[in-house]
Amino acid sequence: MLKLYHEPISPNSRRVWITLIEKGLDFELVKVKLNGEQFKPDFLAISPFHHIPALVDDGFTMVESLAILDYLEVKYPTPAMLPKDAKDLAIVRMVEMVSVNELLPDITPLMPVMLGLPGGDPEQIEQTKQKIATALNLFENLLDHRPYFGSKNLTLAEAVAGSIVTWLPKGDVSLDGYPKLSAWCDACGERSYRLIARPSWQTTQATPEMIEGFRTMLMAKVV
Ligand SMILES: N[C@@H](CCC(=O)N[C@@H](CS)C(=O)NCC(=O)O)C(=O)O
Repeated sequence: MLKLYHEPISPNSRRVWITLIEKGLDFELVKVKLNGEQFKPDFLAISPFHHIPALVDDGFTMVESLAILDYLEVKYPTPAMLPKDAKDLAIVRMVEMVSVNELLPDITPLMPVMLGLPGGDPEQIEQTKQKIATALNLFENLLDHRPYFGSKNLTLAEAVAGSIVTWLPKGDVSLDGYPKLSAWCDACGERSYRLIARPSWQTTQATPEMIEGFRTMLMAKVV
């Protein structure tokens, strides 16, 4: 059986968890507490850089979430989560890569705001918001009449970007200026509930207890 080593609050592992659910696969979840458990020899044998997620399938061990998503797509092709059309595939890949390489590092300075922690340099926060706006503008322009990026069905772009963009309002980044994007993720609450009402989103949503646990862990590092 597939085994996912993860931490529920991590967007890096959540995208794999969402994909496993969307593909209707049976899998076992193994929680790795990032307060030191990741450095234990048993886990390092699976994930040498002490990162979650890691996925084991039939004795084959994988790290790096985007590589894992590609594996799942090829090994378990139904439902398809990557478009076949060249432009649509490029759109999905752009959204995946921009989410991981630009947006995720950009939101790090907003973590204190998101978690209600003290700290955060106002000037740095302002610069961060401008960088985030660049990514959000790109996403807004990549959405067309279809409900998802490059597709009428949910793709890996949603699994990757969805678990990051939906956190932005918690960091005081409004999606109001991005009508297509806010309809896409329904972070504003009213419209289609397209993404966040899906069982894959509901099941993998961080609970208040998880957020509090993460907050406490960060506080311990800050103080
Ligand atoms: N590029 C990796 C990044 C994974 C990553 O940075 N995971 C973090 C959690 S979000 C982690 O495991 N941190 C613990 C550590 O590095 O010790 C991926 O996409 O899988």
